Amino acid sequence: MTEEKAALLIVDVQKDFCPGGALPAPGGDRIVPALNRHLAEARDREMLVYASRDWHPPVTSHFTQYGGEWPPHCVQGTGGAQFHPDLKLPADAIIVSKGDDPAKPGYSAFDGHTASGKTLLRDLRERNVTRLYVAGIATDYCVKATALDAVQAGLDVRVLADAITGIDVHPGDAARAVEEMSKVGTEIVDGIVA
Ligand code: VGL
Repeated sequence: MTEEKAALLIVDVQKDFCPGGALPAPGGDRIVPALNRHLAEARDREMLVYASRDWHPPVTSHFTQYGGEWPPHCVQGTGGAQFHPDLKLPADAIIVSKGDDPAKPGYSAFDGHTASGKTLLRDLRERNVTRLYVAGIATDYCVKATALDAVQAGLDVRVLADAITGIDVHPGDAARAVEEMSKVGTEIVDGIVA
């Protein structure tokens, strides 16, 4: 039997989602040390690491000017779309780009694709990943959408409590998102255990 594996997925830890960026989650910078601790743990365990990024074209129905909900952010190739400079992603992290279809928001990393054009789910399945640790930004949008899709896909999903942070457009959104993720079977955990 092939060995089942765990992977760590860091969702959208990009400059635009951190203080000073175009659409900041107030705690964006604060979770970076925790993310780096989990990345070090993942490295010690030789786990696969995925990093999703919002990767929008300049014109997308996701932005307010074109009928969407949000100010322009994470536009392909701009500084704001870069990963947080202090985030210690391994050189072999698998990058998942999403939101590049101008007709779709691309909240979930499962809407994204790797550099070779595979969906995240196909890539996980090909590598026998059955357990997915999820962390990053924003608890109430992309982290939630990603965790819900992961549960739907039948994965064992664990969200790292100290390494997520929300935008909280409406106060309490992030806390409600955690409840929603729990309710569908996501485990909210303190660290990587296996
Ligand atoms: C996100 C709002 C708009 C996110 C992306 O990464 O959570 N939030 N676009």
